[in-house]
Amino acid sequence: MKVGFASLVGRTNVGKSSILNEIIGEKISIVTYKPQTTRTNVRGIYNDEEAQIIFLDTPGIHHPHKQLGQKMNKSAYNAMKDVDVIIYVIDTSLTIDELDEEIISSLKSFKNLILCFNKIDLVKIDKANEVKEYYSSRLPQAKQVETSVPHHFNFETLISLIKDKLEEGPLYYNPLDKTDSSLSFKIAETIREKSLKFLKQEVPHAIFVEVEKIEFKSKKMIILANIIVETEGQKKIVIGKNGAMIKRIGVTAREDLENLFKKSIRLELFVKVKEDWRDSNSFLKNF
Ligand SMILES: Nc1nc2c(ncn2[C@@H]2O[C@H](COP(=O)(O)OP(=O)(O)OP(=O)(O)O)[C@@H](O)[C@H]2O)c(=O)[nH]1
Ligand SMILES: [Mg+2]
Repeated sequence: MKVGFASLVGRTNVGKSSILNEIIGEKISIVTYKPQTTRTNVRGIYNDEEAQIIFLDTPGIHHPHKQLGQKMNKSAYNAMKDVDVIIYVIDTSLTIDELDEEIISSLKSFKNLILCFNKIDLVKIDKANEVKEYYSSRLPQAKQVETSVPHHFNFETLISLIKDKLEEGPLYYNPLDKTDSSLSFKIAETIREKSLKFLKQEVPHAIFVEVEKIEFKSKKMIILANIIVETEGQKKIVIGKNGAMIKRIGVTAREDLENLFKKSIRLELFVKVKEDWRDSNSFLKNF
């Protein structure tokens, strides 16, 4: 069996998590239309008769405004170390900016690099060729693939390009495992995904979800979780008029979790304030 680690890196919102979920065939990492959705590295394990590939989905590289953002960028750059393959995901419909230049510089000497031109469904051929030419002139060692998640396009090609770079070795994970994320991480991320989806502007980015308790009673799973925000004003917004917003987040998160765990769930959400947690050393210590 060929085995190895492959990191998905790139700017924020380019489709890294969508690609991971598409390849694994399951929702491993949350996806939203908003930037800075993924906050920590998330592993997805791909298995077939020839290979086991451990994918690392990473936070999108962006201009950080808070310590949290700096930590997110750092985990993305860390995921470029000690891996067998790096998949640099590019939103082909965007123009190249200085963040790409930064990423390009850090990948210059990396041999096993794949340029993944994602969202190819959004661009005309001329634009795609222009973008591809630019990146391949800057990173001539890289292999290239065009992909589209909604069209399920070209992921077999991506897998075979990765396999070409891997060597034979013993398996790292049970081939039945699709991720190593914990139960509480999956729950917290699902609640955060719904918060990102329904809340506007800065509010969803100020949210941290903490799972306080998971209990199994007869056939039911009972989950107590805290949505932590930075100000009293944000707390009001998350709760909403007569509790409408927190209810919406709770109901949709519960539905997703029931599908994921194939279990009946009672989800109890509480909103708490932790001032400026995104810039708090002690809070972010174990992030
Ligand atoms: N049209 C189109 N949309 C896509 C494609 N891939 C992803 N998207 C959309 O792009 C948005 C961002 O997708 P994500 O997978 O969350 O992007 P990401 O790179 O993980 O973003 P961060 O975690 O914030 O860095 C979502 O709305 C996706 O549905 C694609 O190939 N084509
Ligand atoms: Mg992501």
